[in-house]
Amino acid sequence: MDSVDGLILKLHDVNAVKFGEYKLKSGMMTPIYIDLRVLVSHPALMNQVAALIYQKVQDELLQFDSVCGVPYTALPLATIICSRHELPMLIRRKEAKDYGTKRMVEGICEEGHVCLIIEDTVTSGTSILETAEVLYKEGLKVSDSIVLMDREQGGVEMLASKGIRLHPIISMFKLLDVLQAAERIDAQTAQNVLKFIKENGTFRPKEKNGNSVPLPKKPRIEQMKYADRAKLPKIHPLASQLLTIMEAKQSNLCVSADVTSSEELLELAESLGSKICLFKTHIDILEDYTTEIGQKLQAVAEKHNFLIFEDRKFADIGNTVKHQYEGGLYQISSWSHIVNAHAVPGPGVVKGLSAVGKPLGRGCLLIAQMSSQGSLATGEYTQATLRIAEDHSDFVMGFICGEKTSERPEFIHMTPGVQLQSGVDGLGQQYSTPEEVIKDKGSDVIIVGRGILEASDRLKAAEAYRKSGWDGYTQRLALGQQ
Ligand code: 5BU
Repeated sequence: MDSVDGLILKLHDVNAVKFGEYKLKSGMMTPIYIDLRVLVSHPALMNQVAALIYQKVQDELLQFDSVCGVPYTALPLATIICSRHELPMLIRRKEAKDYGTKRMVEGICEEGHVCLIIEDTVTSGTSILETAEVLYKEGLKVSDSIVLMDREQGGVEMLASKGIRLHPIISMFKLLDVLQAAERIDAQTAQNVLKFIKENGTFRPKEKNGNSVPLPKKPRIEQMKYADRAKLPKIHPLASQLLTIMEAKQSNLCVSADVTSSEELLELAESLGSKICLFKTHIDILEDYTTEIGQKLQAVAEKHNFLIFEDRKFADIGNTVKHQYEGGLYQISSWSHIVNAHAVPGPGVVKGLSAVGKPLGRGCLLIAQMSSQGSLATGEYTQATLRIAEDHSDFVMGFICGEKTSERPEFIHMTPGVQLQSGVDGLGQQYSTPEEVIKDKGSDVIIVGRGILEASDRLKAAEAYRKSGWDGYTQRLALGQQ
């Protein structure tokens, strides 16, 4: 169980989250009541929450000069974080009567300094905004805020319209998911809450001529060098290795070795090895598969410094994929560094694969989107896939997708459906160019099959794709410098 799941259950244990019929300040009835004021009576829980908030600071690479907790519940949380990590804190006074006579903010406020706001729970986002407005009057800037519990009723959107990025640790969806999986609530209760949340959004975006504030710029993945991402503290070791290879070989090219003879497969790996960072296989299309092929491929991979990715697209329950990954004819886990999986079975598929692959140092890509026309992997499905990846980032190292789908620089995005000319094949495969994929859509790796395999000179074609993909990357970095 990950730390957020565990925390959700503890919050439920101490009645910080309750289900029933409750009246809100506004008079509205709600089927869920979240009251984190009880946290102060549970010191271990306070520490756990504070640690998760600080984790978020690190994950999001947030930059700031001081921290302010929204009074009162988040105040002690800010205190713990600031004390533990020796960060300057600010205290916002709440007593409106004293305004004008007393300082509204305690602590050192320097003109132009950035303050991070911490909050326990957000519905509309107004309490964060009120705190930000007090800080603005002291000459401070606020660009980011972290909240433990987001009720998903429009707070993120409202704050974004005011130029503040809100980073929630627990979403309403996650809360309900975990409590339902642990049989703390039934499906009907979860449905009722979701319905209530959906019907009670608090934010109506302004028309174009409204006075929305653009979000401040944040270092984005596409402006980070592969080599810098490789050094991130929480990156999957294999993702780090791949990014290092990419930078060293100046290649973000994965060749898709869709051939049916073992000899041709090995010949491709040998001849294109110097041009690629990754070699993708469909081992089950070989007509003459023998058990040595895995070892032979590994030897070539080592010689030319690339990784192997078996495009197996696992999509069954955890117990079945465990067998499919480890055993059977192909024993994929024994030779392939990376495999991929559909998220359709839910997190169990990743847990099953991880049980086999993690001890071997293997990694997994989740299929967040597909390149084929009419693919169903879109919208909420893609978002749910990201959440599974985030919850299992000790094994999931990235995504198969058409564009950058996650803002986490630890995840690698890989895109199939790439040719030098965009278009569609006779069976619905859709092609974008390397430049579109890397520079415009923010993906990291191009996966190319027939663009190379059907060329009269495969080596020359591989070099053309390598160059084109790498140019896309350097142009994207240059765009970030402007
Ligand atoms: P192509 O010849 O470049 O079209 O080959 C693309 C390869 O990528 C092929 O092996 C597919 O099975 C694989 N693929 C894909 O095309 N689209 C997807 O969404 C996924 C995999 Br997932």
